[in-house]
Amino acid sequence: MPITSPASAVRLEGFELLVLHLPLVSPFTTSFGTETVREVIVVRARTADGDGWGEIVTQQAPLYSSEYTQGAWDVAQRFLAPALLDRGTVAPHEVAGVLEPFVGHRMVKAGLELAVLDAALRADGISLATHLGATTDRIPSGVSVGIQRDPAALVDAVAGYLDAGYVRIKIKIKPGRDVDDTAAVRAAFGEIPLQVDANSAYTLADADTLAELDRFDLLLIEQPLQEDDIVDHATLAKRLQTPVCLDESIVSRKAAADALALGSASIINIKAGRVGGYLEAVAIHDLCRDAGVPVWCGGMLETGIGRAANAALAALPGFTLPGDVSASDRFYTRDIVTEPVVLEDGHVRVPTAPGLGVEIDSDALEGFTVEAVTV
Ligand code: NPG
Repeated sequence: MPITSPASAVRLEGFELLVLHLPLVSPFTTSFGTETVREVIVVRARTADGDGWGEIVTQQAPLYSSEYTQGAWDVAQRFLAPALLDRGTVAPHEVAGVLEPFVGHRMVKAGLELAVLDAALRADGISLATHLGATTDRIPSGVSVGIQRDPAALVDAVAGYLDAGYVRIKIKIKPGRDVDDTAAVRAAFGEIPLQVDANSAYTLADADTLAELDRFDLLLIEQPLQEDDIVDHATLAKRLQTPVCLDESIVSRKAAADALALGSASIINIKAGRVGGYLEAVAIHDLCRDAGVPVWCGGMLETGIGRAANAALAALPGFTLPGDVSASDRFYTRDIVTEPVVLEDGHVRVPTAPGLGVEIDSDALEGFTVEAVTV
């Protein structure tokens, strides 16, 4: 369902950018490294019609993608925020076009667009979920479990999340920590909805190992090969029974269309940050829905800002698989919004108040801020 009525234009007065350091409740290990603190940039758009909030989901180092926080910090201040401010008055659906001349930096574009969108929708009195085309008021919640010390520790961690009520488990894998880890989880918990995420850690030469995962009846294997291995993913998908899902490779609607045309993926993970914004994310959802391809909402360890927006996105009808929209306390002891996402019967509620539908906890925001600038 494409967005039919665009949100109103707002008159921009400035952007505040804040670098936050949020301690994680436990270290999060993927095939590309271990994080103990989430470094993230929060964006506040100041407009004549009120403020709006967004989040730039870059990480401290360019390991998941080529974007990283200090690069984002620079490009936002030097080019992207000034380009929007030069326009003066801008509607959310025009933001991508204004920023299009600048190559890449999609996470920064997404964060700026979300702040403008939030300001506009708050002024219009419309929730982000309604605006994007949500058709449900709560979404099933999956959890992403990092690589643990050994398979036994992984089983313990998964047990805790299942007890908490998460309806789908995703485990991170990497070479040497794949078949045994997956086997241990299957042996311990039987036929739970289970999927694996490789974060680009393999090559086609590993196809035999990856095919061993077929016996575990996984929902999907996520991003086994490199971001630009779009042809190799198609070759691999033919070798595997497990459906191949792409994450890192899908940087735009165009990339999604290409991947589907080539048979590189049969399921797509949608992350607004990775694709340059929530409006592009909806375009990918629409494309996949028309093609009968299931999508699910990925996560980037968002604060309450991005988590609220992800819940709104995941409420669209094409999101037929549970996403990584978990409760805030899966990562943080304290969030920066007054009503952090909580798990209720394995589900997360979709905010209904105007804009993001959440309010900022200014004490928490201030407490976690390590750098601030106004453009
Ligand atoms: O629930 O927010 C979450 C985390 C989900 O595993 C998750 N995210 O590769 O998808 C990923 C991974 C990630 C996190 C990637 C942070 C990049 C940054």
